[in-house]
Amino acid sequence: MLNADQLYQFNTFGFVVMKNVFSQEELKVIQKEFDTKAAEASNYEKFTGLKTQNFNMMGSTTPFYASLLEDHRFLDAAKQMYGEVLVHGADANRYVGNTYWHYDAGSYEGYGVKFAIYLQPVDANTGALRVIPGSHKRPWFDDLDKKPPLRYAWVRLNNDQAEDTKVIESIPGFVCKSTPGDVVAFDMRIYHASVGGSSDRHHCTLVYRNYPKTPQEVAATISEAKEFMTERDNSNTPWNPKKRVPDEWLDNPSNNSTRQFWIDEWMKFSNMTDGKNGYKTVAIDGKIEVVEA
Ligand SMILES: O=C(O)CCC(=O)C(=O)O
Ligand SMILES: [Fe+2]
Repeated sequence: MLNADQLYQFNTFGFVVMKNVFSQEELKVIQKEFDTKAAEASNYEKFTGLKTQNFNMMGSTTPFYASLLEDHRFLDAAKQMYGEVLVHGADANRYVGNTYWHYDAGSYEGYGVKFAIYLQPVDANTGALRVIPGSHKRPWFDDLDKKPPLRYAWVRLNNDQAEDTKVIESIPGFVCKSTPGDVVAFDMRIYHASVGGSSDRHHCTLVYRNYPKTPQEVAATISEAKEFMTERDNSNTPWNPKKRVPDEWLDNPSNNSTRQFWIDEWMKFSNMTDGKNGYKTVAIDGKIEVVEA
């Protein structure tokens, strides 16, 4: 649960750093499961410290991490933020170098919360998440997209330049310092970046989506749901499942009722027709926009 101040900070500024959420014992288990996935990936592609690797953490070889999606520390906090939520996923990354300014949400209407867990201490010049407070809200969200280095249409064509430390530092941001055990929660629409991280930064995530409340949000969720349930080309990360979540997670072997609700809801939305409720999604410059159908 978030206290009233934490919830206020999240709603107003779009992020909150939750201190000391995990015990030392839990951190050991998370690191062990992280190492298990890293070893699985290394069987396909040796980690060189030159390219970020990403692992899905929802399968049977990471049972503790997978269970965190249903853990009340995160699920209840997510529900405090948005009312009802849908699961989006849980993954881990071995991050390399800087991360350019971007936001994670596919669209303004398709959003949620990411809980980011850094397994090493991180600060301003060692890869901590830096955010533009309040950038998850319109009209500022749109204003920030008008000009490089924040304009996404520019970033996606100029990754190398966007990743330059001076370019990232030219934008004022709040640094979310974190030590192992802390969790950085942020709205997926908030602009964020990082500078100076090591070439093997261990970062794990738990992500939930806002359960759609408006017809525009329903339209965004339908397009997300179709992707959620469809197999995709995983040849870049063959250690990850072809669907966004592993089949063994979808099988729900322990009959978890929360998980079943999520699976049923994703199925329901994936079977709905885009545009039928008056809104549809269109892809523009790598992002989704919800427009009148
Ligand atoms: O830690 C980083 O460098 C980037 C993290 C990020 O972009 C994310 O958690 O979405
Ligand atoms: Fe991100």
